[in-house]
Order: sequence, then C-alpha cells, then structure tokens
Amino acid sequence: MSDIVFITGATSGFGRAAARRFAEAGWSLVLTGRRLERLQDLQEELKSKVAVHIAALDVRDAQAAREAVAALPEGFRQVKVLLNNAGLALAPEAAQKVALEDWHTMIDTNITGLVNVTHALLPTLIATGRGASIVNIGSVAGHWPYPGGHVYGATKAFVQQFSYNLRCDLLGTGVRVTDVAPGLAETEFTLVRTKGDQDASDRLYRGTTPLTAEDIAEQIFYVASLPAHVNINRLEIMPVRQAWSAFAIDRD
Ligand code: NDP
Ligand code: 8X3
Repeated sequence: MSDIVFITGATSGFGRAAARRFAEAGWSLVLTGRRLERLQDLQEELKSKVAVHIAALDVRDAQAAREAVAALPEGFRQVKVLLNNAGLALAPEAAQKVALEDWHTMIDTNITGLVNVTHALLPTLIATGRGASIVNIGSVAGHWPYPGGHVYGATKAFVQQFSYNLRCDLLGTGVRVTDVAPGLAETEFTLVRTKGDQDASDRLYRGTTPLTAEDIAEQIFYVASLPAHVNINRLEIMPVRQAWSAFAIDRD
C-alpha cells in the first residue's frame, strides 16, 4: 500500500506543488481546500498516477475538519504525513490601519485552522507511528519582525512554538514535527494579501528571483521522506536575493 499525505490548502501555491511532488513519488493524496473546482482539476491531473481523494474543507471549522477525517475512504485512512499548509496573510498596512476582521481571519485560519486539523488527525498519525510526520508551514515572518507583519507574523510564531511543543508531547510515538519557514515565494499569497491587487503582487516579485512553489514542495517532501529516526525541527528557506535589513530608527 502506498504512503498517504493529507494536504490542507492544496488548491494553490505550496499545497498544490506539494501534491504534485508527493504524486511523483507515488504517494496517495488527500487534497483539501475551500475551492472544490480546483481540487477537482488537480484530482483530474494526478489520478492517472496515484490515488487521489478530495474534500472541500475550510480549516477554520473544527467540526468539518473532524468530519473530513472521519469520512476518509478505505485506502486513505492511515495518513502518514499531515501537511498543514492552508494559511494566508491580509492587510500589509501598519497595524493601526488594519481592520480587526482581517486580524481575526488570519488567527482563525493560520492558528485555529491549523490546530483543528492537527487535533483531528493526531490519533491517526500516532497510530501510524514511526515515520509519520506533521509538516507545518510557518514563515520567516514568525521569526523576524517587519513593518506590516503584525498579526500574520505572530500567527507564524505560534506555528513555530506549537511545532516545538508538539514534538515534546509526541516523543516516543515516532511522529515527527517540522516547522518549514519559507521567505519570499511567488504564489497567490500576495494577491490574497492585497485582496486581489495583481499589479501589487507583480511588483513585489518583479526584478528579483523569489522562491517558487516547487522549491518549497521539494523541501516539504525532503523533511517528510528522511529516514524515520531523523527530525528536522525547523527549516528556514529564503531566496538568495532576500536578506535582513537594518533596525529602523525614528529621528527628529
Ligand atoms: P496561496 O494563496 O497560493 O495558497 C494558500 C492556500 O491556503 C490555498 O490553497 C487556499 O485554498 C488555502 N486556504 C486559505 N484559507 C483557507 C481556509 N480557511 N481553509 C482551507 N484552506 C485555506 O499561498 P501560499 O501557497 O504561498 O501559502 C501557503 C502557506 O505558506 C500559507 O500558510 C502561507 O502563510 C505560507 N507562506 C507563504 C509564503 C509566500 O511568500 N508565498 C512564505 C512563507 C509562508 P482555498 O482558498 O481554496 O481554501
Ligand atoms: C510570507 C513571507 O516575507 O511575506 O510568509 O512574510 S513574508
């Protein structure tokens, strides 16, 4: 029987690229996300290679997450890898200019959504045991502050610490946990962050060389397919053309 990966946010960006990468290696796929049509397209694309189960799932809904796991058909139940990838940033403006609703959406998706799916799948992953993995998509924003990062960065700091703390509790179960923390990567991320401003998204990536979704998918696949005794705790990845900047100083 092939190994099974359960992916949240498989309709775009890293999640979709990861689905293709795991499929290339012959894994069975459980693909979730809110946009069912995109899931159907991806299923159509990959089903000749591997077994694919799709389920429309908004990770913010704990009950729906439990039901999606309970409804996994035969052949997709013994999940080996959970890829907690669904997430988003909103409101790149300064904190004081941001609508509270946008903060709530980021917290509900990046924190509550991630713990909802993790909680629903933990018993399965523990039953799978040695070699199982939870791969959580954090961000450089969870470690390094920057203007406009406010709640987004804070949600990704949660992802890092939750990943580390999970490792402590899962010691002895064989289940691995990794916080994969990408930097600048061209996906639909900035389109979502700017609420559909394609020009702003294009401007951010123009004239530089961002990471691609495939770059991150390769790293996700790498951490999940290492020998069962190896755990990468945190993997931070930036494009060569991105680095940190000096401290900002307010002057008279
Ligand atoms: P995309 O916007 O391309 O993909 C985001 C995915 O998340 C989509 O598949 C979307 O699916 C899903 N998603 C969003 N909200 C929900 C929800 N409520 N329920 C279920 N799925 C949801 O961006 P990326 O691929 O770049 O983002 C993937 C992850 O990577 C995110 O966690 C992001 O924070 C993180 N990240 C991105 C970086 C970047 O520069 N691109 C860098 C570092 C981290 P749908 O809308 O169909 O539900
Ligand atoms: C996304 C990367 O640099 O926009 O998490 O915060 S960044």
